[in-house]
Amino acid sequence: MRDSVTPNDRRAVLAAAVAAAGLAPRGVVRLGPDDGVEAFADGRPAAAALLVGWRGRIGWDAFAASPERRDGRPDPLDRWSVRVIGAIAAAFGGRAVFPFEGPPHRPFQRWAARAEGLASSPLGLSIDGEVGLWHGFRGAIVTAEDLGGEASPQASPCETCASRPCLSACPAGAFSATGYDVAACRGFLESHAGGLCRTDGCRARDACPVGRRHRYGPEQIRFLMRAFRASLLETTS
Ligand code: B12
Ligand code: SF4
Ligand code: SF4
Repeated sequence: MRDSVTPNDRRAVLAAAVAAAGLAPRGVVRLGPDDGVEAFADGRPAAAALLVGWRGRIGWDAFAASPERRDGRPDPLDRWSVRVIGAIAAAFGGRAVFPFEGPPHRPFQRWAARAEGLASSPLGLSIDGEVGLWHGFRGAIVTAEDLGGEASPQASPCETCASRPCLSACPAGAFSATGYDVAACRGFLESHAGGLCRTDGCRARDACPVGRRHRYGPEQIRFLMRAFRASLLETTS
């Protein structure tokens, strides 16, 4: 008898499990050799990945209510992501990979371009027409089965954004034609003057007019900024 389960059926069931865990199912990538995702232990190649993340405020509440958020141990968000996304992947015979693995890092932004058609903003963050810069990735569920097609490119809101306020909003001048000056950002963030970035989040990200109503809530912003500062101190000191 023919298997009547289609790739899109599989994707829908997987996406429903992700949504039931309080996270946002994102798009799907068809994996190839350039994606660097290892085969399964039994030799089956990694065929596809469903990206999982937050989209606007979707995702935060599930983490905020988790034991990891309150246990006082390091890296609560990463540990929560591993537990929750790993369990969904295992239940579907797959496995999970994460944006915080590496280096070498998994190419989540390149995957987002293929999975959801997202373009890069001048800040280097991927931008979505609806939620703007207010989204991120917590993991990807890798399967040996096809999960359906990738997305067509979305029109980037940046193309019609003449004034590009994101590029001039950083008080440390960290964005220029040559890219993002991580050392300037870190120095400013740790200075007395960096208080607003520390409490209200990155001024450059906040300056974008797209998707304002999806801006993360204050607790989420403060948590992420603390984690970001810790990672900056680790990666650039
Ligand atoms: C290393 C890293 C950093 C470093 C950056 C070092 C540097 N010199 O740029 C630091 C620690 C400074 C950093 C900062 C931030 N990061 Co960061 N970071 C990463 C990480 C872990 C790896 C990126 C990487 O090297 N990938 C490897 C390459 C091979 O993958 P790739 O997808 O092909 O990379 C492409 C894009 O990165 C793109 N790209 C990168 N920079 C730029 C710049 C421009 C102008 C363009 C056009 C494209 C572009 O080109 C690459 C090649 O195709 C990713 C997670 C991940 N695994 O992707 C998060 C990630 C990119 N970061 C993210 C975020 C949100 C941030 C911060 C806002 C802080 C935060 N975590 O809240 C700030 C950004 C500050 C700012 N104002 O822009 C998000 C982005 C989500 C989104 N909307 O796109 C990611 C995806 C993490 C996540 N879990 O969602 N980050
Ligand atoms: S402010 Fe304009 S150029 Fe910058 S990310 Fe937003 S839409 Fe794109
Ligand atoms: S966190 Fe502050 S200093 Fe760093 S890039 Fe954003 S606005 Fe600039």
